[in-house]
Amino acid sequence: MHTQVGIVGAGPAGLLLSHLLHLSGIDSVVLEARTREHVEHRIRAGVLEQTTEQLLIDAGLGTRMARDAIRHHGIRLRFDARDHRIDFAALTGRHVTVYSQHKIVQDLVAARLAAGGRVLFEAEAIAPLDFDAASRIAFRQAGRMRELTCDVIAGCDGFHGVCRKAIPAARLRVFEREYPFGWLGILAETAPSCEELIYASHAHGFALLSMRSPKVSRLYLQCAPDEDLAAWPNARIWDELDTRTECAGFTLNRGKVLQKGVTPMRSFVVEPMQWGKLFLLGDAAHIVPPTGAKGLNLAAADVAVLARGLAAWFKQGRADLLDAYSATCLARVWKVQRFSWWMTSMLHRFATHTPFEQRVQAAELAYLAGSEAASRSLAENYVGLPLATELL
Ligand code: RFL
Ligand code: PHB
Repeated sequence: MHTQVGIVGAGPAGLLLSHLLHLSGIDSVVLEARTREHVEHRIRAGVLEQTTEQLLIDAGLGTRMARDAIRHHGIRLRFDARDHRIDFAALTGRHVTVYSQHKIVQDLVAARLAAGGRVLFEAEAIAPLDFDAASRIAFRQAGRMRELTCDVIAGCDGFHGVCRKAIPAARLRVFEREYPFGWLGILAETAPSCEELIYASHAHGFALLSMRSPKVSRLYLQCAPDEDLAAWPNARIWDELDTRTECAGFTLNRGKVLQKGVTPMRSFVVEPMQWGKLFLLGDAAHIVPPTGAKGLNLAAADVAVLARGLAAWFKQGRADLLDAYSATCLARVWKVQRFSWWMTSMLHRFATHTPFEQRVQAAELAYLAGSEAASRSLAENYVGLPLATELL
C-alpha cells in the first residue's frame, strides 16, 4: 500500500490532519490500533479554544457542533467559599466552546469515510522505518503483517505510541514533570450545577465541575496518582465534591454515575518534534496536565502547522515551512506548558508545601481575584493564544 502521508493514530490529531490534507488534495492513510467503536466513544477532552472551533468550522466540520456545542464566555474560580468570575468576553472579546472530543472524532471519521478516505481500524503500527528517505510503516492487521510506504510519516499515536520511540534517544531531549496527584473523574447523568465551569481550590484539594451537555456533567476531584477507585463509592465522590465546592447559594446536582476513572498528571515535551521525514503531533510529542484544558487544542495547533507545511511541500515544492515545523510548534507548546503548569500549581493542594508556600499560593488566588491584569492574562491563555498559521 502506498500514500503520500502515512498517519499513525486515529485520535483527533491524526484524523484532523488526514481531513485537512484531503482538502488540499494530498493523499493519506490513517492506521489505528483500536476499533472504530473504541475511538468514537473514548471520553476525554471537552473544551475547545475559539481557534480550534474555527479550524473545525473552516474545514467543514461545524454542522453538529453548531447544534450540540455550548458556548462559554467565562469560568468561575471558587476559593474561600466564594466565586471569582473570569469574564472572557469582557477581558478578551473571545469565548471557548464545550463540545466532546469523542464527538469531534465521530465527525472526523464520518467526514473521512464519506470522502473515500482510508482509515484502517485494528491496524497497529509496529514501527516507522527508514524515515530519512522513502518511509515505510510496518503494521499488523487481522493477524497479518503488512507495510505502508509513504513520503512522510505523521506520528499522531499519543503518549504511548511507537513513533516517538523510533527516533534515536540520543537525538531527543525530554522535558518532564510528574505531579504528586491525579484526577478522579466521573461522567454523570445530571444537569450542570452552574452554566459555567467551576475550578475550585479547597483545603481537601482541587475540584472541577464541567459538563458535556445540558443533561450530562463531567466532574473531577484531585486524588492520589494511584488512587484506588474501590475506595470511592459514588456517595463518597458526591460528598467530597459537595465539600470542595461549597459556596453560599450553591447546590451541587447529583445523578447517576455513568463512568469513573483516575488520570495521573504530567507535563512532558520532546524536542525536536521532527526527525527526517517523521513528524510528531499532539500527545505523541507533548502532554499537559488537564487543568488548563489544552491537550486537544495543542494537538489541533500542531495539525494546522503541519498541514500548511505539507501543502507547501507537495504543491509548491517549498520546504521552508516543513523545516520550521518543530520550532514553530514548540514556541506555542512551551507557552501552553507554562499556563497549564501555572493553573495546576495554583489550584491543587501539595502535601509537600511548607506553610510559607501555602500562604504564597493563597496570595496568588487573592491577587488574581483583585487584579484585572492578572485575570486578563488567565483569560487570554484559556481562550487560546493566536495560532502560528494566523501569524505567518
Ligand atoms: P490520542 O487521542 O491519544 O490518539 C492517539 C491514537 O493513536 C492510537 N495508537 C496507535 N495506532 C496505530 N498503531 C499504534 N502503534 C498506535 N499507538 C497508539 C491510539 O489508539 C489513539 O487512537 O492523541 P491525539 O490525537 O494527539 O489527541 C490528544 C488528545 O486526545 C488529548 O490531548 C486530550 O484528550 C487531553 N485532554 C483535554 N484536552 C483539551 O484540550 N481540553 C480538555 O478539556 C481536556 N480534558 C484531556 C482532558 C485528557 C484526559 N485524559 C483522559 C488523558 C481530560 C482527561 C481526563
Ligand atoms: C472536561 O470537561 O473534561 C474538562 C474541562 C476543563 C478542564 C479539563 C477537563 O480544564
